[in-house]
Amino acid sequence: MRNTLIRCLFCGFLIFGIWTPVLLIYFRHYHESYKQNNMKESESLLSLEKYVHQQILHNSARVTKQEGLPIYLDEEEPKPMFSKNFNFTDPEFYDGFLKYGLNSILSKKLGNQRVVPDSRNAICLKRFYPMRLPSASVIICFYNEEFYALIRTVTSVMYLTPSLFLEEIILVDDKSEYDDLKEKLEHHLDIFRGKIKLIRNKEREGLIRSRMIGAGHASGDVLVFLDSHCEVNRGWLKPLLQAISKDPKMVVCPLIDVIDEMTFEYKASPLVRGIFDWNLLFKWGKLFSYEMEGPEGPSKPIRSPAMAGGIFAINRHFFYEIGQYDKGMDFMGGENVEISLRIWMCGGQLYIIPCSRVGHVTRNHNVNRNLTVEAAMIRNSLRVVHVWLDEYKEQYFHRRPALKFRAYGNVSERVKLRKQLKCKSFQWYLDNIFPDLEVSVNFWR
Ligand code: UD2
Ligand code: MN
Repeated sequence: MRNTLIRCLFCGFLIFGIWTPVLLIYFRHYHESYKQNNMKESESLLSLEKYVHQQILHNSARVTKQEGLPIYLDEEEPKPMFSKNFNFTDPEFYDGFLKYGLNSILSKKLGNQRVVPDSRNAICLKRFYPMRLPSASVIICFYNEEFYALIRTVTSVMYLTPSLFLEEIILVDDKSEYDDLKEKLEHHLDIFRGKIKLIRNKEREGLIRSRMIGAGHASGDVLVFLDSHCEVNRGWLKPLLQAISKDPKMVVCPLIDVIDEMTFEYKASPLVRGIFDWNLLFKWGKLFSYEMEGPEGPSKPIRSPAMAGGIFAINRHFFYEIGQYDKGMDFMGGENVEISLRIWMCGGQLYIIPCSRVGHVTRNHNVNRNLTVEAAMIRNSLRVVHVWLDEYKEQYFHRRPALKFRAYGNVSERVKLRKQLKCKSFQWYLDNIFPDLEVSVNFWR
């Protein structure tokens, strides 16, 4: 009996002694992995913002303490950027995208300012610019812009432009409808008081007339136009001002870097020039290898047959001398090809300066482009065709026969301007500036 009791106690001890630690180890392990999984899940909720910020910092290698922004030095190679894990079913994301053509949740998270990678070629960093340069009025027109994209445009200009050269920033509100672009915008701009003028159009004028309204309020030597969703890069302005100070009839564009509308990744653009096709649609074109020859290499200004339209600098007096814009053009579109042709044909020059970099958000084009705007774009192009293309207008109508008899308003003032300025022919432009615009031969019958 006694032996049986001892045996039972011994077995009980064995069972407890062995299984209790085993069970304890199991539960502890389970608890740890549960904790870790939970953390991973909550991290992934934040990950888009965090990831973007990390990547922005990673890609900020080569940032030097130049013009006011914090420094992030990082010797690592830029990493493959930004996940594409968007929650397309999130109503906030969806609404923002329809409203602004960009990822407004992310734009809001990025906030008022951020550091973007310095995309200039190393040769540009060795360049010196004179202390005396013309002053600039930066003109930004906006219509229903996403609030933080607009604010970052302004803050990047404020922080990355030496104040000596920045006469003012002129914001032209083209009668936007969104509430946050009213008092809230004024409140946010208050810290830059003294440097900023905000003009509110009484009626929607469109981008083209809004730019002229902005120019009318400017007092700087040079006008610099920007879209309302840009981020200027380090040292962006001086190369533009220097080029204009050497030749007041020189119109210059920075190299436009790409800010992805979904990820807000800042991507450096390759060297390109601006061209267009016979539909008068603007495109980027490759450079000829000889254009990069010489000691300046990839920092050399690029002669450009056309400009994209949104981002350029021009001497203020020259802007008026060559006739601003065609005020008969509505909304937007066509004005970029028109001003490009006018610059070249009427005594100016147009160059892209690769040491000046400005990022631009490639917004989804369906935003703000309703049928009225689309119709205006066609009409604007027709005005360009009838004023500037001479006998080559047939090349355009050959491709768009339906537009041959479409109304385009009165262009007599622009035709008069062309005569007054003694502008050269379109044939001259083709021979000297854009010889690679191929003319299809079969319609010269
Ligand atoms: C490009 C140009 C743009 C303009 C356009 C042709 C760049 C980077 N952008 O198209 O500046 O030349 O080609 O016209 O080269 N806006 C107004 N009122 C309007 C419509 C637009 O103020 O009625 C503003 C808008 O808020 C923005 C700017 O004009 O700041 C340009 O509009 P966009 O960004 O839709 O044009 P984008 O970049 O597709
Ligand atoms: Mn734009």
